[in-house]
Amino acid sequence: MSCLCHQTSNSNQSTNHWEQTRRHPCYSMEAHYKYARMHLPVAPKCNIACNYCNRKYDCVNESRPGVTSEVLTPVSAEQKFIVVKEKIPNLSVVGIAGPGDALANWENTCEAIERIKQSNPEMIFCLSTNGLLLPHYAPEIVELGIKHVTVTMNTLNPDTGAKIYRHVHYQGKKYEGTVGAGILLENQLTGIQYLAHQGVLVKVNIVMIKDINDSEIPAVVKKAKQLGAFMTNIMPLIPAEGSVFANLPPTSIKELNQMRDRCQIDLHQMRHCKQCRADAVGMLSEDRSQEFYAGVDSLIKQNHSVAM
Ligand code: CLF
Ligand code: SF4
Repeated sequence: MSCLCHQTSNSNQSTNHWEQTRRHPCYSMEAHYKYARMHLPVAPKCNIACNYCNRKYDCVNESRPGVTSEVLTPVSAEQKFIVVKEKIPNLSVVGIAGPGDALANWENTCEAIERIKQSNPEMIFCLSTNGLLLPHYAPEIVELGIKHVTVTMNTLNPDTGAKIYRHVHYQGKKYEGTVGAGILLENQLTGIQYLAHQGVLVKVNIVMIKDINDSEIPAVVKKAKQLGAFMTNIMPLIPAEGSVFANLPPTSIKELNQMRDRCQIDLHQMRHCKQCRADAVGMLSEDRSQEFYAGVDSLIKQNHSVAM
């Protein structure tokens, strides 16, 4: 583990943000008409408990509730990547977005990216996290050449955090209430700032939950900007069956867009998020995950028989 305290920003690494996002379908509205992304579902474990989540399914911080993805080993993920790349030539991004937390499964996340990167250095690598382990892994993320990281940060107030998070597991202990939410928040803030100063394009996801954190969202966006984040993605709460928030009202598109319009003054807003699966494949507007879901072995056989 590396400590972040004495590491400073490297302005040489802060190259043109727009150039880096030109081929990323989530970071650029234009790119989402041209380029596809693929998620590697190599991260099943999670280290926190969000009240909008039902852990039978994918991480709700980036996925629509009720969606279950397959889980792959780094080796199977690489095999699947090879098949997908051949069938989807406009694939530009390989992302890790669950089904749990990318950093709570760091060995798998790291190995999967390293394997693919070796023979495909032109790929953009991307990951999504709740941010709890960013102070531990941010230097390795930078070293690995990951230029796009999404961190879900829902509030700047540990009291509000205590309403959203039941507990966090951190350094071998379980923390509840404001203490747990406070640890999570501190690590999110430290990690976002570090990554942004290292030239990583940080997207902050915010789940908009009526009467819980909605009034605080403009402050979260302002803070994200101050820390150097590239954009925010305000997402609607879709109450997930079996979650603590199952009976809360959903956030309407009207409320969501009003909040995005309000926050756009401070920071660029993503408006084309599809809350996609942890094993999503294809253009954002056309998920092809089912096509590649039949098990990696059979996919490889199919691919060979097509090639022969
Ligand atoms: Fe995946 Fe997320 Fe990277 Fe995109 S998704 S890890 S930044 S490559 Fe994109 Fe999907 Fe929305 Fe995520 S549409 S849920 S924002
Ligand atoms: Fe669920 Fe994601 Fe929250 Fe973990 S971080 S509890 S997987 S929504």
